[in-house]
Amino acid sequence: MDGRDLVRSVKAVGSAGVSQRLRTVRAAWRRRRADAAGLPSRGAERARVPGQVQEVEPRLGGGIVRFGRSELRIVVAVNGAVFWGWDGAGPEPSYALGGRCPEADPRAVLEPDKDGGWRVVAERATVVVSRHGAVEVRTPGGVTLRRDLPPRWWEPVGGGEARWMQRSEVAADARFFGLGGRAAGPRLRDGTYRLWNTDPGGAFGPGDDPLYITMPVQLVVADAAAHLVFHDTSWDGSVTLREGEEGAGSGHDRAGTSELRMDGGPLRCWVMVGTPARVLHAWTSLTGAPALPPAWALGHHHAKWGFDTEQEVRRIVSGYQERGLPLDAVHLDIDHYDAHQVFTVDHERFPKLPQLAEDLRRDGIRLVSIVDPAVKAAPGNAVYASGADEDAFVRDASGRVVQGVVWPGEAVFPDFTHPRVRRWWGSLYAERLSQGFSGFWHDMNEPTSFNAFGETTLPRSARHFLDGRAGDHREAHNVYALCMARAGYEGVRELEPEKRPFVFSRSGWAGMQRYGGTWSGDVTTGWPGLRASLSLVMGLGLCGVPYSGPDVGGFDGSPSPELYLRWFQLASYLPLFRTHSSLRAGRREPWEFGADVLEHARMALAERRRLLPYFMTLAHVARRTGAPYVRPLWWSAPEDRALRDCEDAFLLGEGLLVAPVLDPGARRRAVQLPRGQWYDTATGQVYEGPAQVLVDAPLSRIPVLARAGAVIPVRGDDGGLQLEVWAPARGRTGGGLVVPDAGDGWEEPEIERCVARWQGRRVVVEREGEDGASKPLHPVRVRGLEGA
Ligand code: NBV
Repeated sequence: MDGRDLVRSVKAVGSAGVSQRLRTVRAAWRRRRADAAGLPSRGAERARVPGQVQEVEPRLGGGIVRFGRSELRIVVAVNGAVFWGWDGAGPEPSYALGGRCPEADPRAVLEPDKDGGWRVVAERATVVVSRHGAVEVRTPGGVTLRRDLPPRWWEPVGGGEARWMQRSEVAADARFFGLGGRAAGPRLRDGTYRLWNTDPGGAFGPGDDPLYITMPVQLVVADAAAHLVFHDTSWDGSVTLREGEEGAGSGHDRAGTSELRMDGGPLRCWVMVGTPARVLHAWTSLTGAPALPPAWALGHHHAKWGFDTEQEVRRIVSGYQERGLPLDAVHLDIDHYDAHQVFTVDHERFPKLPQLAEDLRRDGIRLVSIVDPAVKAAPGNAVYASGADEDAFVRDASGRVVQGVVWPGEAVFPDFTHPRVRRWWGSLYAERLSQGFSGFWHDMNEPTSFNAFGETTLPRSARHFLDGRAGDHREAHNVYALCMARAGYEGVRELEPEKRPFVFSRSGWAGMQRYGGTWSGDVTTGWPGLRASLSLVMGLGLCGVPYSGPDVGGFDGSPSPELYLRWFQLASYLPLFRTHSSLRAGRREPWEFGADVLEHARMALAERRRLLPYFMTLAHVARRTGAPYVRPLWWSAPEDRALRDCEDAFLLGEGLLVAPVLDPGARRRAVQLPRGQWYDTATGQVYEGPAQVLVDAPLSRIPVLARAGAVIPVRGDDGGLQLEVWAPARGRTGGGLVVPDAGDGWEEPEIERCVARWQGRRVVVEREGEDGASKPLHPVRVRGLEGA
C-alpha cells in the first residue's frame, strides 16, 4: 500500500471512522515493513523429486528407504496407524500428537516388493513404495486406497524453507470429508481448500473458505475402506480435491485426486485405514481423547454480544424461568470487559458479577466468559504489565513487540507456543474464576488483528518460541489457538483441579479436542447458514472434534420465525446447543418469535433435557473411542453410496437419526435410511431401510427416527435415569451403551452395555458390566411395540 491508498481509504470512510482506520492502516504498514525485513526473500528456486531407490534400512516397525535425492522413513505404530516422512522427518515434535508418538509395531517389517520397490505389511494396511518414491496404501486384501505420487520440492537456491507438493490418487468412487471446519461440506466437492485459519471478517456462508479451523486431515470414504490421512505440517497450504468418476459400460474409471501444496514444513503424514469407527479411534488415540464436557455444558446455552448490564442478564434469565424454559448456561461477551480488555470487568455495568454468578448457579445456570487473546498495549493495564514482565508477547525479527489492532485498540499477542507464557496465561483465569465463571469461550484466536489491508492476522515474520525450536508466524499461525486452548485448559485445571474444565475455541488445529470443542463462529443468518452449521459440526466431528454447535438463528441480522425455529430444532440435537448473535443483530430469545415458535422451542428444550443422559453417554463414548456424537449416515455403512452422498441428516450416536428441516416451507421431507428398521419417534410408524422415505416434518418438530432395538438413556419424569428401548425387529436383538452421570469431576464411570431382546411377547433388557456379568438395570420403558 502506498500513500495514495491511504488517502483514498481515509476519504472512503469519512471522519467518524478515520482514527480507527488510521490505526489499522498504520498497523498494516508496520506488518508489511516487518515482513520485508524479517523474512528471507525466496529468490530463485530449484525443483527436486526423490529420484531412484539406492538402499534400504529395515528398522523396528518399518524402515528407511533411501533415494537419490531424499529418504523416506516409514513406521507402523502399535495403534495401527502408519507414519511416513520424507527428508528425514520423524513424527516428533508435533503439536497434533496427544502425547509421545506411539511405539512402533515390531510385527511390521520392510521387505522387497516387485519391480525394485519395497513394502511394509501391517495388520490393517500394506504400504508399498515404488522405485521412484510413489507410496501406495492398500487394504490387507490388496485393494489400493491411496496412491501418493513421488513428491516434489522447490528449494530456494540461496537456502531456506522448501515448498512442496504431494499429489495423490484415490478410488473413483471415493468421497472426501474433513479438512477442519468447512461451510460447504460435509462432502468436500471439487475445489481448492486453503489451510490457513482465517476470520472471514463478518458473518460467513457456505461459499466462504477458509474459516477459523483448518486441518490437513482428510477422511476418504470408498467402497473398499475408509482412510484418514493427516499431513502433520502447520504451514500455510492448500488442498485441491477432485472427485473421481466411474466409467460407465466399458469406459475407464477416473481416479479421484488430492493435491496438497505447502509453503514449508516437513512432508510427513499419518494414515489410518479401516471402518470410520476404527479410523477415528486410531486418530484420537494419536492426537488425544476429546475432553469430556461437564454435564451442564450439554444443556442449553444462551449468549448475546450486547448484554449491556447485569440487569439485562437477569432479565433474560427470568424470561426463561418465567416461561418454564430450561437454561443451563449464559455467556458473557466482550461487552462485560472494562474497555474491551480481557480478564477485566466493567464494574459500572457489572458491579456484582460474583453475586450474579452465585444467584444463577443456585438455579442451575452457569456463567461462561469470552476470552480474547489480544492484550491492550497501554500503561496501567495490569494484564499488559504482567505479560510484559513475563516477556510474554510476540516480537518481530528486530526484537520489537508486534502491535496489532483489536477490540481494545492497539494490542499485543501472547506467544502461546512458549510453555512459560502458557503458564502465565493459564494463571490469569483465576480472576475469571473469582468472578464466578464456570466456562471459557476463546474468540479472535486465529489470531485476528484488524489490519485494514492484506491479512487480518499477525505478520508472517513475527517470531514465536515454538516450544524451543524458534520460528515465525508462518509455522505458528495455525497452531496459535490450539496452544491458547492448552494454556486455558491447563490453567483452569490447575486452579480447580477437582472439576473438568469447559473451554471451547473459535480457532484450532488437529488435536484441539484434547482441550475442548468449538462453535461455528459467525455463521450468517439465512437458510444457507443453517445448512453450513450442520456441515461444520459433521466435518469437525470427522476430524476428531466431536463437541461443537452453531449460533442458533445465525450471527447477524434477524431470522424469520420459521428459520429461527428450524435452527433451534436442529441445534437441540447437536452437542453445543447455544443461541447467540451479534451486537447489531436481532434478539434470539425463544419468546421473541411469536407464541407458536415459543411452544415449539419449548418442546425442543424439553426433549433436549430428556435426552441429556444420552448426550452424556455420547460424550463418554467420544472420549473413549473418538466416535463423534453427530455422525454421517454412512458411519456404519460406508459402502452404501446413497448414504455417502447424503448431507442433510445425521446419526446421533448409534440409536437416533435426526433429519433437520433445512428449507423454508417444508412440512415433509425425504430421509435416506440406512439398513434396518427405523421408528418415527413422533408417530411410531416403522420404516424398513435401506430406503428413501418421506416423513412428516410439521413446524412443531423435526423428524427423529430411532433404530429398532436401540436402548437410549433418558431422564425419566422423576429426574432419574430411565432406559427408553425401541422394540427390536421380531427375532432380532438390539442394544446400546449407557454411562451414568458421575458428576463434573474426573471419575470415569463404567460403561454399561445393554442388550434388548424379545422374550415371548415381551421385550426385555439386560445389562452387562465391563466384566461381562449381568447387573441390575435402570427403569425401562419399551416403545414401538405396536409397530413391531
Ligand atoms: O466478541 C464479539 C464477537 C462474538 O460475539 C462472536 O461470537 C465471535 O465469533 N466476536 C466474534 C468478535 C467480533 C466479530 C465481528
